[in-house]
Amino acid sequence: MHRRAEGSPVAGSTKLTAQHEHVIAGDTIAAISTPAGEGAIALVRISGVDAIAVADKMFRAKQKPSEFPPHVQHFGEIVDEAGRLIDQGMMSIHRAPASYTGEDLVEISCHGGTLVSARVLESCLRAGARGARPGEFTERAFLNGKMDLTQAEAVIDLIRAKTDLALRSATEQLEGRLGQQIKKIRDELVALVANIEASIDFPEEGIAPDDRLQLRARLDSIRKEMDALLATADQGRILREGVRVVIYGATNAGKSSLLNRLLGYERVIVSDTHGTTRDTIEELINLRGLPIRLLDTAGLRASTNDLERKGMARTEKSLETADLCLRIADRNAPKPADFETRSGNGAEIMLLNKSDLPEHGDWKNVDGLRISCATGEGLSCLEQEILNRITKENLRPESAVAINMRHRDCLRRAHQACGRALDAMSNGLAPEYVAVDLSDALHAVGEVLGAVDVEQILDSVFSQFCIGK
Ligand SMILES: Nc1nc2c(ncn2[C@@H]2O[C@H](COP(=O)(O)OP(=O)(O)OP(=O)(O)O)[C@@H](O)[C@H]2O)c(=O)[nH]1
Ligand SMILES: [Mg+2]
Repeated sequence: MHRRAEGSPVAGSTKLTAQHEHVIAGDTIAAISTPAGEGAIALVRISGVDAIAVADKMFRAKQKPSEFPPHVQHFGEIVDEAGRLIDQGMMSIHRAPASYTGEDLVEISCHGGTLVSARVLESCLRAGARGARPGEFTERAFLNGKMDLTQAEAVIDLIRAKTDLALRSATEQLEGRLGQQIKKIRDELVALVANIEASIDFPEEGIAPDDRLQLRARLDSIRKEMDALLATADQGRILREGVRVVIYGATNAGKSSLLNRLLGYERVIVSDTHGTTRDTIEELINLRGLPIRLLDTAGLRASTNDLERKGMARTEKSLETADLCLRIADRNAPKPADFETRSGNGAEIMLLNKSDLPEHGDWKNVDGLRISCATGEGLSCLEQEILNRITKENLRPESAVAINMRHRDCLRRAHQACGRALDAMSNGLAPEYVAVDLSDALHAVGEVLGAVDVEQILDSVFSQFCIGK
């Protein structure tokens, strides 16, 4: 572990400096950065003070790695501690601070066999490196000021992105768009705190009443900027986790058929036996760029069967956490007795399935989208309707900035602290009180960027990474 020992540059202070002016040379770590399993090529990375010395011990080429010009691939032999050949491969050297981690960084491409890459890594470890923890390379990049915390988090989002829109959002965050907006808010708060602290240090100057008005206006506008970012939290959740869309309805209505249709393959068993599906089944689909977690559920009917009732209890539970429900009915069959009593909530689309078959008279006055899972009729209308509902309620596709739950928590605290500062001003409290609230706000905003040394935040962010990233 290596953490910066200095205190926070933010907490309660107006003396903000660039957080990581100096590169911290950490101990030397190594890991296989490509996924486990067989592949054409595996990438092994070494980073830290002795990275290049480690490379010298395990790589034979025309020159010693320590003599390589940076950022150029060199062909050579990877050897073990006794000088025996493990593999042939390519090595590139990236000297601090011009590397991903900001430290000396060595990248070795070897053949992608599980055993080969493991032996290359072992050779790194025997030559003096230690195995890296998950996310430790990106953590070092952050600690060395190569990126702020929102950018480090974007690396995880980028790796996990399943759709174009999610990818675009992650890329923009990696480029620092969210970080810039947060920094702007932070700088405005710093200026405010500076202003107020000046009035405390030099009370004879005093704060004139019109200055107070101006302070209030500036604080108001900062709060509005926070509001705008907080409003993107839903979008962030959707892009990162997907929208939960739950299919439910009576047995045999065609729920599993619909899931299979939207998924594009036969994922779930379909049969004309009532009560075929006993459990909830979740699959991720990409609906025109939007990640959707689609749930098929156990059909609802009066049943005394214990297993079936357990399944229905799960259906009810899924409905509670749904972003959108697809209620489906078999329009070829009579209306179920409990159809009217079960009123759908707002976020629901009513579907009358089996439009390829004649309609039973019971459905004459029921509003709903007529579809057929057998022929595919109406399904593109359904996709469009799902998109309309989600876009209307939670998404602004024109804006790719989307905060995550950690950002939301920090910004909410900052927002509340600004509210307290405004109250203190309105109540005519001494500027010391206002300053305390504003420093709280500043601290919370700083946490978004990682500009405070809070071990917990770092651990919770970086532990999500895979080893070697
Ligand atoms: N003609 C016709 N048959 C359909 C259509 N959709 C589903 N079916 C049939 O209806 C029966 C029930 O379909 P499922 O998808 O298993 O229904 P379900 O709602 O999942 O049923 P449970 O799992 O029992 O709750 C199967 O025989 C399907 O082939 C449709 O649009 N037209
Ligand atoms: Mg089913």
